[in-house]
Amino acid sequence: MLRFLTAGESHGPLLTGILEGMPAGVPLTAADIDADLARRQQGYGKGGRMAIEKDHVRFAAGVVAGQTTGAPIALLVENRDYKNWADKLIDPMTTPRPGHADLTGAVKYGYRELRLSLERASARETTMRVAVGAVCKRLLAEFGIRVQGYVTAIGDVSADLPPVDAAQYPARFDAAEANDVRCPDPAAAERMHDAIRAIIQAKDTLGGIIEVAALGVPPGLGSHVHYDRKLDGQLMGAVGSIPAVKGVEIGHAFEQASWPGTKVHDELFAENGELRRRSNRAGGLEGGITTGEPVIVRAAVKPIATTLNPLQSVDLASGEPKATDYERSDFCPVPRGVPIVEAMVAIVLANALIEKLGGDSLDEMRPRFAALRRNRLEDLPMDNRPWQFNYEYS
Ligand code: EPS
Repeated sequence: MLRFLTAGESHGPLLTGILEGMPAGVPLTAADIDADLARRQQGYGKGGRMAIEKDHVRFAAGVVAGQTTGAPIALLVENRDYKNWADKLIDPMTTPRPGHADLTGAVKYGYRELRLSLERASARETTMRVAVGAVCKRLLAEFGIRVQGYVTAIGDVSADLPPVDAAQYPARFDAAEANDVRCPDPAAAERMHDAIRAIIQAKDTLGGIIEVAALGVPPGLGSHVHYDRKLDGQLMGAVGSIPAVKGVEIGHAFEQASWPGTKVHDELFAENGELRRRSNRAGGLEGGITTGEPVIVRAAVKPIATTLNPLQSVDLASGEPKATDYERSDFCPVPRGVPIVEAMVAIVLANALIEKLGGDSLDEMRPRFAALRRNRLEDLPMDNRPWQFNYEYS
């Protein structure tokens, strides 16, 4: 089983992560990870902090001569901004921002200074998730699995993205990376850019929707047999843990909740002994198990809680009503959030793959992957005769 921990505060010296359970023999360089860290730093609507940071990962353990060893991988990313805070006299923060962890963190941990909540709740922490996710993407790539995403909505602007076959997603990924809002529909991308510009001028914030597609995922990852082994539940939990994400769906689940069943489910047919689906409205998961179709995870991102135009709150020091103070932040984190959702999806899928294939090394996993049961009639021999339960229970 793959496990990971992160530690690090937004303005502390370092962000650190430990990833345990990665098989040996996976080729891995800092450049593989830095590419995704750079993507997390780019996107229209970002805040001023990204002009200070240039996130770069260093391996302190578990990677030798460009390959994983099977030992826990220790990852470090320096906070360049730390030097600006290390000796600074910091003004007290006593007015919680509605929607942020300022107040809930103080109630939970008894903080006498709200910045202690902010420091760990900040989306700065997602840097390390992206780093861990990039390691997992590297493993998945060895099996032809690709996890990538894009923006489908910002504020009230929605992209026009009709259902596509697996083969058409790479073009969609490329189209998204070609603009600064990471939306594959160029006309919508322009309107999204305008919407973000307007929200910056209005001193407010905007949320949106991020969609991630995992391609090449074999059927049979996850399980229907127990709640905590259902892969859809694992994906929703992992993606729902991202700061500002308030909703997660597999495929277009919320929209389909109002459709009749015969319009929702993906009809099956057999072609040359292969079982195929006419559509992928299930988002690549049935019964908590992957179907072999692209796994589609969608995240609703709320508008960030730090708004230049203040919200009404209470000064906890005086008990008096007070408007919130502004903290440097993003105006719209949605374009930058794409690699974060990708990372959480990649971590869950890498874990499911390791669970399915076992193996301490990539070499051991490869033949097991090749031997997996697939959506083929020859892989599914049926007894095709009447039978009885015959439980020995009285
Ligand atoms: C972020 C770093 C933070 C915030 C932002 C994301 O840096 P700073 O507080 O120094 O500006 O810009 O955090 C939040 C969105 C938040 O709500 O806390 C980053 O690296 O992504």
